Amino acid sequence: MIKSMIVGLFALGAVCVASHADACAMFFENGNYGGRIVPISAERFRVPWIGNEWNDTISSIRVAPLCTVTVYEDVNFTGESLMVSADTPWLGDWNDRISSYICTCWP
Ligand SMILES: [Ca+2]
Repeated sequence: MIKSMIVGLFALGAVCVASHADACAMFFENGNYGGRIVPISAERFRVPWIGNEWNDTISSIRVAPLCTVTVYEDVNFTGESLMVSADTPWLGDWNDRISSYICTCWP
């Protein structure tokens, strides 16, 4: 009983550390986190233009714990938007549409 509680606390600590060390989110070219990974700086959470190489290519997203990424259809955070707070292996209607994004995390 006590041992399982300690293991649980350790796991919780690991999640907290990961949320600070990693980027806010990870974008992938294909579904199920496949294909090329879009490089995202851990410090750069507001990206008004994802760039020619990655525009309208993203098909799946991983989101770090306690973070939310808002993705936009067009540049400069315009057009339709979608908030993603959990890992999403297939973006469905949003497949190959993302052009800009803002990512926010709890401190
Ligand atoms: Ca794609």
